[in-house]
Amino acid sequence: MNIGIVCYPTFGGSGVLATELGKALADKGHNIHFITYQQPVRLSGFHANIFYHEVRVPTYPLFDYPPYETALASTMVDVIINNDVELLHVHYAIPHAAAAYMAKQILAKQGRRIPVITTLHGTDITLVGKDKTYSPVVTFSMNESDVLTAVSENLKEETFRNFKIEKDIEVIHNFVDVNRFHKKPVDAFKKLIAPKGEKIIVHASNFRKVKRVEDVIATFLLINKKMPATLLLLGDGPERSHIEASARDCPEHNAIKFLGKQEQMEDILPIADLFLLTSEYESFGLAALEAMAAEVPVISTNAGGLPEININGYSGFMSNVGDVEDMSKNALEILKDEASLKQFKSNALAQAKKFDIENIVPIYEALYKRVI
Ligand code: GMT
Repeated sequence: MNIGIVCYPTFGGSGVLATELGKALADKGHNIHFITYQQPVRLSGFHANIFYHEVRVPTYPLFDYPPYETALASTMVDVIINNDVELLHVHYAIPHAAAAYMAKQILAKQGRRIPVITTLHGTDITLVGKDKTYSPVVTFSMNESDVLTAVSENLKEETFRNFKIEKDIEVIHNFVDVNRFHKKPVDAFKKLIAPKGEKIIVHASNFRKVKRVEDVIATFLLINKKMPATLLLLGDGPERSHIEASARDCPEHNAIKFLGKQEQMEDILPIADLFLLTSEYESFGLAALEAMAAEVPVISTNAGGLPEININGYSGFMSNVGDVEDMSKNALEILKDEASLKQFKSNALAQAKKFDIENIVPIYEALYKRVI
């Protein structure tokens, strides 16, 4: 099949998922055309069957806001016509579903049918999309998509709760390539980070408010009171600078390390003993799934779709949003001895395997065949 994939090229989960899906489909022999304004972060290196089409948005002195959606729809039309693209799969509704609708209408005038699948990822519904500035366009373009998918049951429910949706939403959970993440930890790297054998605790996110990274620090400080530990914070975003500044002020600041954006998560996660995700909401929590695939148990909140991936008392524990006492108590329960940690690690891996790439990508392939 010739498939067009539209996504955000940045470190956000929707772009990561879309890129990994495109790479997996290309490995299966499909031609994948990425249409984005920058090369997606997980698309480095050469991949046979993958084509990257950059959306250029020419500026003009009149434009305070360059019309990205118009440029995107025009690029979609061009790529579809010149590459015999049979289907558009857009990730994150805003503004991709609306641009896809526009492209579809332009092509219909030329007698060409192009089915559109929109995959909802989370904040496009729960935060940004339901804002009345966007919601009429988001509602319309979701209803005009040939198929709507959501990455969790929770996100499906949230979408029906917040929008007038006139069609079914298919739930296709996110996935992870377990073989890529399940690596032996590099001992030298581990020694460098935790020279005295401290427990290594990791958090990864885009440091937006919804992630409540201040709760990650608070949970870590409570753990560190009872057991020597090191906290690695991966990623970057609007909240980082003030959280980093307040972390610098606490006596344990040497145990807290901000590593910034990292492309090779599969090289870092295997050295971790625990992953912390304290979000106010996660439609799914792809970062937690990648940690589990690296055999790392997860301490998370019970918000949104997290209970669909993290099983309480098995692959880790869940607490109410903001309950850092409970999160630290649960973390210590996992870390209390080697036998407990080993059990939780192996459970985390077993749980991740349910969402392995091998199980989920064929679902998308079958969907594509059906809509084409
Ligand atoms: O977490 C973010 O803010 C990024 C966002 C995105 O769309 O890139 O992530 C969302 O999509 C991910 C992939 O489907 C999910 O794993 C995240 O849970 C979801 N984030 C939220 O719902 C806050």
